[in-house]
Amino acid sequence: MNNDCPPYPILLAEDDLISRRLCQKILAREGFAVTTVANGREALELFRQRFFPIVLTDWQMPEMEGPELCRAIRDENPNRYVFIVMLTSKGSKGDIISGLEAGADDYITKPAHPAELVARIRTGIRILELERSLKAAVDEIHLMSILDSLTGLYNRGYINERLPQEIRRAHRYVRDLSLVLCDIDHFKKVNDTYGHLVGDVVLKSFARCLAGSIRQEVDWAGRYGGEEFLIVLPETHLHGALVLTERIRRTLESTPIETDNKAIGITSSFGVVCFSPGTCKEAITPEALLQEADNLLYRAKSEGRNRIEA
Ligand code: GH3
Ligand code: MG
Ligand code: MG
Ligand code: MG
Ligand code: MG
Repeated sequence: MNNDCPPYPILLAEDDLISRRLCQKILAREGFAVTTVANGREALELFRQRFFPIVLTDWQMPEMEGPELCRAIRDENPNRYVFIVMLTSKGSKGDIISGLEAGADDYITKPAHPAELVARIRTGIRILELERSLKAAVDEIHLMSILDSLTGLYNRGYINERLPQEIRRAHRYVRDLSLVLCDIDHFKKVNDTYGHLVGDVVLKSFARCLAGSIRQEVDWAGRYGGEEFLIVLPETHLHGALVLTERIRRTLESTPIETDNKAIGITSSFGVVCFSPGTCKEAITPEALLQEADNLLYRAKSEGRNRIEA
């Protein structure tokens, strides 16, 4: 955490005007954005509209007291940490214990000592920063577990997980779902002629071409095997899938892939299938749909490659 503070807005709930002004002033001087309310109920209502990572709350307030506010915030935000500091005038052990038990992280006795208040808030920021970096690490690990490391497309594991969901959704909402299975033609020759590393460059470039050809957010593509890729097109009928596939086929055919010192022309063969729940009542299995695509791909290969079969 740097010292010139903070993207951490603070919610301050305090019914006593003088104490409220004092705390607000101390924190504002440190650069914090402070929103003030006069009781726990108002605090909770505001919190429900807008998340605050830091809450500074008085113990005794009309309508809703500090401990009750703490408990509600904790219960309603199980997946996001809120750093809660309780203000207490009594400073009695019993108060402090019940505040901490209600979910407060820390407490401060009134009147708030400026340096102490700021120091305690900074303690909270250390926790919030830690939470943030842990979440980023978890996100990254998750991403690594579903993406293919060479091409950045989804990996086989993710395809196996997501495809059944797509089929179920297509079936439930009676929407067409199309799949395109692609296999680079004579890819072994690329490796044999230029080496495996150049082969990798070609695979990456091929994957980029696929990813760049589909609708963001809706369509998705994965690496099904070595030089085999799957494109999944929800809400897309066979004709739409064929138009897209033909565009990809032509782009590949007419755009040699640039590698370090040479441009390599490649083509691909395609098997295109469509699950159309409007015309068949049973949901098809992912295996059967993929098998169908694979059979068509095989036919595209045997009929001369650089072709689409549907
Ligand atoms: P076809 O037109 O019938 O598909 O011929 P092909 O040569 O593309 O097919 P084949 O299945 O004979 O060869 C696929 C090659 O893809 C063999 C394998 O070494 C290569 N390959 C698979 N994964 C990778 C990879 O990650 N990097 C590289 N460079 N090559 C790979
Ligand atoms: Mg009070
Ligand atoms: Mg093969
Ligand atoms: Mg191939
Ligand atoms: Mg292959």
